Amino acid sequence: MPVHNDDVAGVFEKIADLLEIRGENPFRVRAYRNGAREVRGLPTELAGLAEKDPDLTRLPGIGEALAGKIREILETGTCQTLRRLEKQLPPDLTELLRLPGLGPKRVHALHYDLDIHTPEQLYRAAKDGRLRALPGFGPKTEAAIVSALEAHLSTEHRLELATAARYAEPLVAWIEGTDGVDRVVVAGSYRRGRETVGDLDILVTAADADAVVNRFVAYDEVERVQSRGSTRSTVFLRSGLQADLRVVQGRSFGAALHYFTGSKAHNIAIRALARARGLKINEYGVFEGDERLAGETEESVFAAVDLPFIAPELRENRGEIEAARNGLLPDLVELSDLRGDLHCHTVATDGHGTLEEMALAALERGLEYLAITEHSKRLTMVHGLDSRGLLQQLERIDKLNETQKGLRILKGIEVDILEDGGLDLPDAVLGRLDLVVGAVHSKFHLTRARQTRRILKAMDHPHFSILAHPTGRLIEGREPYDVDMARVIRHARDRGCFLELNAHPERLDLTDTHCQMAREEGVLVSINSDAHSRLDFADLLYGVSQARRGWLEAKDVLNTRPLPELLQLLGKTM
Ligand code: DGT
Ligand code: CA
Ligand code: CA
Repeated sequence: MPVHNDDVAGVFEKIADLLEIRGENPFRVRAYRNGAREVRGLPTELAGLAEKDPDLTRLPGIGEALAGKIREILETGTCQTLRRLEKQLPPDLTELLRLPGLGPKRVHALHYDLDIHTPEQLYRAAKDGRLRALPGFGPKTEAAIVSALEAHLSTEHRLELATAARYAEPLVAWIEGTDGVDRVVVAGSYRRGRETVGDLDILVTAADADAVVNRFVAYDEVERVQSRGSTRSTVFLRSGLQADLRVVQGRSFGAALHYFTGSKAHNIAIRALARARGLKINEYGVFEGDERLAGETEESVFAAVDLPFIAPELRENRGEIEAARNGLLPDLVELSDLRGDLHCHTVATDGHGTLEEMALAALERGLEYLAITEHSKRLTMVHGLDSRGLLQQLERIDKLNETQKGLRILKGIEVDILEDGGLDLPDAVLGRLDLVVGAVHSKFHLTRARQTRRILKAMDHPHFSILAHPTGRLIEGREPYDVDMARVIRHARDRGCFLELNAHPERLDLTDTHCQMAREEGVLVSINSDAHSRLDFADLLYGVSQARRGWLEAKDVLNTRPLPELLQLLGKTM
């Protein structure tokens, strides 16, 4: 059984939760939580890494103890520590911790006083009014728990695109191993590059459909076969992810690919165009009466309704059909257009690679420039740099720039934007940098007016270059802070500043619609990895997907510019 990073992280999180409910040492709890976060953040599978380099302590945030546990989980799918804890406590208890207002202490009480183990039992107890008898639980808490559970029990689970890719890629490779298979493509929201994916829609052309279906259901991560026919099947993988398979004939491939790529809204709009021309489009082809006119390629489907090819990322019925009709489709940015990366960290703060290692990794990816942008001093938890620390780093950068050929290292900082809109380091120091990336890391709950004013004021600063992760949202984790993005974007335009599209799969911040707004205002977007280790440059791909969904062309992206032009653009803001 292959073990994925999410499985490892899941084991660590479960251990942390159970330890916490038992009231154990908080440091031990935190070590497991940090471990889980680091493992989830890795862009490569641990299983592969462990094969290449058995010393896992070289990974960010992984010490001897956790490295041993990772090896155990990779081999057995679980670990002794967890098994021991699960004997002492019902494992479903940890789900209760996800509910608002339920910390370890209360979960402890629910378990030991009311013998509640599962969300369903908790729901019944709350509905029956049995919770209010417990110390610390009033009727109000009880009502809050009922409504949270009603929401919790009904929300669908979506995976981040990067996580979905870790499941999709080996599954595609497995299907490609079928005899006589021709094409294997993951369609749906995955192909459209959405930031989260609900399920995988896999389309295959093959001479022998039966052989493909047989191999699909035999994949070793399949936990349950939901349905199975001669040309289609739906399964659930062990991770809970659903995968739909369709096998089609070559002459229908384009029509099926278009149909299953969606989005639904885009498909409906295209079919309406077809109807207006007396045609019918379905997943088998384009038809006039009984006569098949097209369907082998997606291009032929679009051509049937007099449109050029529309990139999957644009297919959301958000103006792409009109743009296509008028010859105004954007020429979307590609990964290979990026010449540099303007946001990364090193061991000097919370990164895990040295300056030299990060530079080498960027060079190996073919980048021409890399900005080092450590945190500033207010972020004490991650050892943010003060003026002195920053100046020392600048010297090291100068030295490395003398010897390192092919890559220019730019001097930057990810400076904290303080509550009043000031920056966390003095002007004199910021003035010595090539660029200043400003970021909000605190006071997420200011009113919209104050949050907006704070950010606009930071951008007024003469040295300000790029606003990092502009809304602060974490996908499935934290809501964006309340800020007037239209004003922020216009202000960036007026001040000659830029906006970051942070490519971390958990952030992808700017969103696609904000990218579109930036483009309309003529504000350049910088697609940055925010790399904390040399592996993280791989995330740039997800930033590019998001940028494409936001209609960005290479010319709309700051870090597609050659170095001299980039420096000129940055200089304008000084
Ligand atoms: P997801 O899985 O929630 O992330 O989103 P999608 O877009 O992958 O949606 P999914 O998996 O339900 O269906 C895949 C594609 O199949 C969808 O993008 C368009 C097409 N499709 C599904 N149901 C319908 C439908 O009722 N009408 C039309 N026209 N197309 C549909
Ligand atoms: Ca899907
Ligand atoms: Ca589906």
